[in-house]
Amino acid sequence: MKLVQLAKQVADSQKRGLEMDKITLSNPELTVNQAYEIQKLSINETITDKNKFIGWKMGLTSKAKQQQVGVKEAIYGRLTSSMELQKPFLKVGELIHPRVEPEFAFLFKEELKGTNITAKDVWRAVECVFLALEVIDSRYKNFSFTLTDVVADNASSAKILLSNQAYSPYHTDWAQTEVKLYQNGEIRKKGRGEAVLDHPIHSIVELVKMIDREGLSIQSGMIVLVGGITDAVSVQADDEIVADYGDLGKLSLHVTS
Ligand code: 0L1
Ligand code: MG
Repeated sequence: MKLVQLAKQVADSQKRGLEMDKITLSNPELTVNQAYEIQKLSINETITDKNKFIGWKMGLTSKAKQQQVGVKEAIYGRLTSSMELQKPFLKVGELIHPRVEPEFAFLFKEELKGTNITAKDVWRAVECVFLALEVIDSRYKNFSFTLTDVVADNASSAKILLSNQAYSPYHTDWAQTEVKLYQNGEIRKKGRGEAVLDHPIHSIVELVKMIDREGLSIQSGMIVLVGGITDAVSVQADDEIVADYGDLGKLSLHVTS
């Protein structure tokens, strides 16, 4: 089994928006560490002057999602500039079976690295926070996978939308902030920031420790999506998605064909 070949297969499926069989079906011996290697190789293959590595995402950060997938750990994925929507429109034709979930995104002004960092270190390194919508789109049939499969598939990353407004990290209780997710005017999901590993800051501490295994860090200028505040909703053409963050405002996404 060649990790490079598997990485090419995953990258191709991501690029063309085509579903694939779970890679663990034909490679049952693959480990999670090897899956992170496949993730790195497949995303590195897409990096160019026009598609830069812009940060990280954490996934499976809520108890509900971990139970859904049958795992006890969070995972991380890589974000690139082509994933960022510059306008609040999502073309579903390019995707397989997209789902949307509300998140927070933290922007960093200082590098964060190592296995000993604390929440205090993270607060010092944060520049600001954005409201965010993440579009996930597993490349596996029926959105069904093992931990190894989903790690190799870059934690189902597809697109991200950030709010125009940036927020000071210090004046909001991010754990107690409530988010309501509406689809075509109907409330579909509701949750608080504490769904993300009890507090979104813990997600970043965890991320820094996890990426240290690859000798990597959160670099100055990078963003981090901390994890879903509610469950994700499946979307289709003509849907209007609104995440209502209360006093912080709303973030909307228009879904087109
Ligand atoms: O962002 C997420 O929490 C998704 C992680 C991968 C699992 C999934 O696709 O639901
Ligand atoms: Mg997410």
